[in-house]
Order: sequence, then C-alpha cells, then structure tokens
Amino acid sequence: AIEPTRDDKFSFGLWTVGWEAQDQFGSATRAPLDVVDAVNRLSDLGAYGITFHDDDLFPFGSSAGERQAQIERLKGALKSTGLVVPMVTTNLFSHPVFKDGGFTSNDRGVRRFALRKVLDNIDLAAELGAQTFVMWGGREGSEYDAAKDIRGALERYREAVNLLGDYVTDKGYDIRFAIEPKPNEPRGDILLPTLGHAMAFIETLERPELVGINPETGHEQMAGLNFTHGIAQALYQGKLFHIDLNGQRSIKFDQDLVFGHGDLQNAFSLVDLLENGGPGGGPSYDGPRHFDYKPSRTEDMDGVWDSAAANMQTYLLLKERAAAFRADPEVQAALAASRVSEINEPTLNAGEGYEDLRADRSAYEEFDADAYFNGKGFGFVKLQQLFIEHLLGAR
Ligand code: 3MF
Ligand code: MG
Ligand code: MG
Ligand code: MG
Repeated sequence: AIEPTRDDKFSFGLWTVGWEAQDQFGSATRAPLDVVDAVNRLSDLGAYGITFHDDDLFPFGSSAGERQAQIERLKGALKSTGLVVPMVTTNLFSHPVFKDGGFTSNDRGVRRFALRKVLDNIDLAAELGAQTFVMWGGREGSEYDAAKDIRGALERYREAVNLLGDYVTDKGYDIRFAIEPKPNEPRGDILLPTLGHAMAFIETLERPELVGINPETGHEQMAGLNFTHGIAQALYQGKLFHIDLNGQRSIKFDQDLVFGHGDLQNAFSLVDLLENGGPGGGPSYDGPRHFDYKPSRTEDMDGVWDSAAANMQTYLLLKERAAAFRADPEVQAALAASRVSEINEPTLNAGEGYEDLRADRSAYEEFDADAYFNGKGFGFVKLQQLFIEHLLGAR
C-alpha cells in the first residue's frame, strides 16, 4: 500500500463519507456521521481537505446560533488536525422549495431565496479560506419541454452567476466559481448537461475569468462521454478549477462508486493526464483531488472508511503505474511509432498562409492519397496493449 500524504491533496465531501445510504427505494442503512468525526478520520487516512454543502454542516432552517455552533466545531477540528476546506458548495436541491430549481425555478421568489442562501454561504467559504465555490444545479432543469423556457432559464442562470461574480469582486474575496455539469438525475434533463455546455455558457458571463468547471467522472460517463477527453479540453481552455473523482459503469443512474471501480482504463488515462500531462511532462492540474463518491449502501462504518481509503489508494496506484508507463523504453518506442507527439507540430510551416499552402504542389496535386500509407498502420493497438499491461502491473 502507498500512504497518502497531505501533498497528494486528497479531499472529500462531507456528504460522501457522511451519506446515510437512503436511496429511491430504501431508507438509511447507516447512522449520521458527525463533522468532527469525519474530519478526524479523514485526517488519519491522509486526506488534506474536506468540503461541504451548507446543509451538510448545519441543517436547513438552523438558527444563527445553531449555525455558528457547527461552524465553530468544524473550525476546532480543522485546527486540531491541520485539514483545510478548499471548496464549499450550496445545497439548492434537497428542500422541497427547490423542486423546480434554485437559480432557474419558474418561481421568482424561489430564485431570490436561492441567491440569498448562496450569498451567505460564500461569506462562510471566504471565512474558511476556500478558494473554489462549486455550483451543481441538480434541480435546474425539467421533465417536460413545455414546462421550461430554456432560453429564459439560461438567462436567469446567467443573471445569478453574474451577481455572485459582483459579490466576490466587491468583497475582495479570493474565490472562483466552478459549475458542475450533470446530464440528468434528479431532473429528467438538467441545464448545462456536460462540461462542453458549461464551458460555452461561461463565455456568455460578465466575468468569465472568475468561472470554471468542476467535472465529475460519473456525470460525463452518464452521457456516454470520455472523461479524460473532457478534462483535457477543460485544461486546454484553462477551465479546470476543481474535479469530482469517482467511478461509474456505463450509462445508467449516478453510481458514485469509488474512483477506479468504474471504467478503470479511463481512470488510468485520467491520472496519467493529471499527473504527467503537463507541458514538461509534469502535473497539468495542481488543485484538490476531490472524491465525490458514495460508500455503497451495503457497507457499515468500517466499510465507509475502507472505501474512503480505497479512493486514495487507487489514485496513487494509478499514479505509480502511469509513471512506469511513461518511463518504459518500449512504451516510448511505441509512442514514437504511433507518432503521438507529431500532433504538436503545426500543420502549416512558419509564416505560411493559405496562398502558400495552395502553391505547395506536394501537399495536394502530388500527394498520392491512395499510395500514401502504402498499407502501413499507426500501431495504436500495440501501444494500448502496453498501456493495459502497465495498468495490470504486468510490467
Ligand atoms: C450530485 C453531485 C453533487 C455535487 C455537489 C457539489 C451532491 O450528483 O455530484 O453532490 O458534487 O453538490 O459539489
Ligand atoms: Mg454526482
Ligand atoms: Mg455522481
Ligand atoms: Mg459531484
């Protein structure tokens, strides 16, 4: 086993290890978990951070005194363990008042209430030193096309995020926002369903630089998408502000399995991208490695802590395998044979424009497409087998 350290930047949502395992068809199988216990146990396991929704820490409707008492208990636990709060988020989905959404409910009073709830929680995030504020709009959506004016709803979403941007700017808070996309569940269809939709929406905002994304492994995979590809595009566009790591096995309900317990090959390529995909071969993301998973309903509290440890262990094992993959001379030869790095050569010569390209007869008139490869392949399968053998620890 590899021991996680604070430098690995592993963080967990309080709602993950604290999940009592109630689902659509059954009631809770575990007792509530106190925040102080959660912080202490996560610290013992080697995590560096804890995150939460307002309602995870103090129940919806708590008085100011009850709220403050819970904040003080959290602060005490953070102080005694050294854990940090890198991210805070707001629950705009559990209370029945949010049944048609928060920022985009058809009801204007609900929209104003939602914004006020978020403003209070941004103050708390700033007080705790969180630098990322995640927004998962789980109830922002619909079941019925006739019941929601999607352009109107996007305009209200935009109005809300613009106001929050004004707020952190005027207050001088060192906080950026991260929108978390999800295609469906609990709504039939959720607004900003994939990371691509979210990144396009962000460009319409007044302060796009303040807003990025918090993609979740399972959410993209619920839409049948390649999570590693999505993360690569988010990095390319400078929008990977935070990440929710977990496991999902194909297009079905949001499973929230342990990281790597879903599509393991995709988890491997993801860790390789995050850890070795930077320009000089180093890390391409230096934010928290945040786990948003659910300890399965079958598990008791020992199973909860085993599953929390499993997320970190799997990540570190994949990181070790990815380093071995990159260092293997046979892999390097296979990468060269597959010409993987040739994609980084500009297609045009320096200073070349379309007229020059048109004048280059070798590029077209003399380019013999039929004879070009002369039957020769790219060798991608051989490369993939080396990837699998490293993943299996066979090399
Ligand atoms: C739901 C989620 C959410 C978000 C959270 C913000 C309850 O599928 O993934 O977890 O991650 O609201 O971080
Ligand atoms: Mg989720
Ligand atoms: Mg999920
Ligand atoms: Mg999530």
